[in-house]
Amino acid sequence: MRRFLLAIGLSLLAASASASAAADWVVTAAWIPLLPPPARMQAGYATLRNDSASDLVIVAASSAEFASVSLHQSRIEDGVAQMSPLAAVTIPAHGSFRFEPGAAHLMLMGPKRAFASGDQVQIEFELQDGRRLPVAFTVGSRPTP
Ligand SMILES: [Cu+2]
Repeated sequence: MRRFLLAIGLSLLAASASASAAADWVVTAAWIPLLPPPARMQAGYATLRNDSASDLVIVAASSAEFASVSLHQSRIEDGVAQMSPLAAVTIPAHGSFRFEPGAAHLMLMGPKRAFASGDQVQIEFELQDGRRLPVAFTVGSRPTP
C-alpha cells in the first residue's frame, strides 16, 4: 500500500518561528485522477487535517502546472451534476476536511502538459492569514486510505 503523507510544521512556513515543533497540518491522499489528453479540466482531491487549536481557512490555491486553480463544490441539482466556486474552505480546529469526488474539489483548468500516472504535481494552498501550504499531488488512481 502506498500512502502519501505530508506533514508540515507551521513554524517552517511562518516568518515568526513558533516554539512548537508539532506539525499543525497533515495532508493525506492528495491525488489527481489521470484523464486522457487533451483534458482541459481536471480535479484535485486531498484530505487535510488540522491539528492546531484554531480554524484554518483556505481562500485560494495555485499551481505552475495549470492556467488556473480554484476551489469548487459539486452537487446534484434536478438530477444534473453542477459545480460552483467556493469562496473559502474551513478546516476546523482539531478537525479535518476532504476534497473528494462529488463534493468539494480543486478545479484545475488548462494543464500546461500531459500528465502520466505517478507524476507529482505541486499545488499550493493559500490561507486567509497569508500562509501558504505546498502539497505534492500524485496523478493516478484514488489512494487507499
Ligand atoms: Cu469544478
